[in-house]
Amino acid sequence: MFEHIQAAPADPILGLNDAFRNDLNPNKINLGVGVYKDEQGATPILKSVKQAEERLLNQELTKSYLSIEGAPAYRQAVQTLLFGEDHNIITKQLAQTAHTPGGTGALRIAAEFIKKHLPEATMWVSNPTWANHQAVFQSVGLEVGSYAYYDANTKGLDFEALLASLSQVPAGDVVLFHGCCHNPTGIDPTPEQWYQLAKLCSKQGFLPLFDFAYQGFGEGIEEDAKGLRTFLEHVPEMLIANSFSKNFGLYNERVGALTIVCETAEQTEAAFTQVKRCIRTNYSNPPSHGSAIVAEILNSKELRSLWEMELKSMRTRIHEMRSLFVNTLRTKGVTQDFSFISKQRGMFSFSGLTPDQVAQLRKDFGIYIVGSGRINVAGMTHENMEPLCDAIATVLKG
Ligand code: PLP
Ligand code: TYF
Repeated sequence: MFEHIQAAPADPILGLNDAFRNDLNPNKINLGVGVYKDEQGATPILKSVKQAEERLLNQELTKSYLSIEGAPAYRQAVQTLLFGEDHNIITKQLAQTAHTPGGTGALRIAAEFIKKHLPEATMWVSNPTWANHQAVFQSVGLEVGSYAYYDANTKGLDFEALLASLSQVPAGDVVLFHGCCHNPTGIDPTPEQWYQLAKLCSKQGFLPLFDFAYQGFGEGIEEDAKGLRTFLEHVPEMLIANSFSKNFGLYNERVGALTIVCETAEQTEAAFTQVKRCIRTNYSNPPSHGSAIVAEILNSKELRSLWEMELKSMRTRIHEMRSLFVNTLRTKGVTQDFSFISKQRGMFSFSGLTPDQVAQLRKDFGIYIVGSGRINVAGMTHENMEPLCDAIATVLKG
């Protein structure tokens, strides 16, 4: 029965991680998969998470099922992070949130919901985008198209081309935006550009789907929500897929959420029953532990302020590595301009390194970078910066 089955291609990012693990080079450096690392190159459990887990261990009374949409305390905490305290979306009950297994789970449920209820819709994703986006939407049979985003010449946002692309998107289609810290480029619209995009969305009548996987990694928790909050001033409907893998370091606990916003509380309630139906036929109800940690932290003054400090220190370290990388390349005699890297936000940057240069870095130096040239800045440390920049200087000389 199975003899005809061919091997599937490896995930271009997760596959790289396996190759890194198997590399015997003692000086290897992993700038591939998007996982935060500290100065020691480790991905430790946050102190706020450990303390929340201690509390949970003592308090937990049952392992009985959660409801399809997850725990109320978690769902409420998610909405406060997304929209801000006392936002009218919350007070008017225009949003409903379901806890999903990670941001990917949220995207998958969103995809099924869209396919079922907007079957004619095409999904539009930025060019480039996270490698998994296209696959998730295609897996439910949605058409996926791409809109202009990155300008390889300026290493920045091609805003004119972006507006021109989205001006062609008809009412009823769905456009995916990265809420902040665009993966893979590290380039986000400015507040003024978000405003223009929101106005365009309202004029065209397409549905925005925000993928919000890095809240707090750009400028700050509130600042990073600016894009989606600006949209909500101009459009009545939205889907939001958010993830706590990165900002709580809860990668393997699979904590995220899908939030739906409609024009009236009645519409939201009705649509949400259909979201729950998609969940029921997928995984029935979510795993509890990760969401209990997030809710415990966000609902405790003390743990929340500890978490905010820890998040800030992750954000600050990445900013620092960006500047140090640009400066160290300069001291190695690299004449190409890499200053764009210090202007970008979040974990990732498009380095402009070619596939050949990426291959040489891996083969000759044990440096792992995604084939597109995307680098995970969070993989850099004071210790690996010199050898990293020496290697890049070597491959750039050709
Ligand atoms: N969306 C983007 C843009 C991402 O970079 C990631 C990375 O993991 C995800 C979604 C998925 O998040 P999760 O790991 O929580 O499924
Ligand atoms: O882009 C990244 O590196 C992260 C982690 O299928 C990731 O978002 C990568 C690939 C994947 C799942 C997560």
